[in-house]
Amino acid sequence: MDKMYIKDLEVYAFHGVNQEEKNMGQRFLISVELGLNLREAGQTDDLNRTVNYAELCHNLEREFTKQKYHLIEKGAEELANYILLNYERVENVKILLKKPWAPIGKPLDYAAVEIERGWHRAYIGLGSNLGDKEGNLNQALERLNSGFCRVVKVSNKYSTKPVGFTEQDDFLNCAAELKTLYTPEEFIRFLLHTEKELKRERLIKWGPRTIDLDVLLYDDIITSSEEIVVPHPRMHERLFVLKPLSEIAPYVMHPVLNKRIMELQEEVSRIQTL
Ligand code: PH2
Ligand code: MG
Ligand code: MG
Repeated sequence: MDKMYIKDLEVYAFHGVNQEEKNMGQRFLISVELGLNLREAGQTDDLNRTVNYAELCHNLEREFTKQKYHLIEKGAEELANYILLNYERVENVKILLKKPWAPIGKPLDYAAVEIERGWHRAYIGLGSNLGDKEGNLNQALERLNSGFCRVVKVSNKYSTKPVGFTEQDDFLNCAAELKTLYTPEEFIRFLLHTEKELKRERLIKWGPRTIDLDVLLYDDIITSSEEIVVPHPRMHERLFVLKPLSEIAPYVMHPVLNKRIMELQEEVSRIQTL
């Protein structure tokens, strides 16, 4: 990926664990490395197709001095979030935040932290078979398009027969592509929180629900923890997942099975109907 750099932007601010740092303030040096596509700007010579680094420097100074933090970790995290949420072209950032006058009672060049943050691509499956099914899916999508998440694409909605526990009403299912700044664990917690807000009650496993939000894919990671298993362990067996997903992500690879979503959908279509 192309890069843009700002090196050692000097900003006077009042961050620090010690009270004297909060009173007196000190110099900080902010370095940022932006990952973004510079080809369009390179071809057109148009400032509107890139990031204006002069403007960015002024904005970084303003953001960095808005509040007082204890930690340079917090300062770096806030700068990364600010850039990613306000500069749409930027896909990832590296922030190096130096504190050359860190009051540690010893001479040093600087104390510093460096963090890397960026947008991740996730695909989720949505399902509802209780109450206003379409309304529930729409409300969930609206809530997911906020904070550290953006809804990028949504499939059509399909009425599907219940799979597993079959003595319940038909589902309405769809799939969505999201971009998110959350880690996989934070992302699943955000989905569970959204389910709760939409009055999801967990009574019977695989039973009726106002809303079910499942992480299907997150970048091309393969991971299992108590909290989250990615890719979703049953997604490749379920037409109610693959049909909508292959509409918005036909060529995306399943990182475990090494097959495209379209191919998985075709395989399952031979033995299953919605
Ligand atoms: N979800 C389940 C179990 N069975 N069947 C359909 N048709 N749609 C679902 O979303 C669904 C299901 C567990 O999450
Ligand atoms: Mg589910
Ligand atoms: Mg679920």
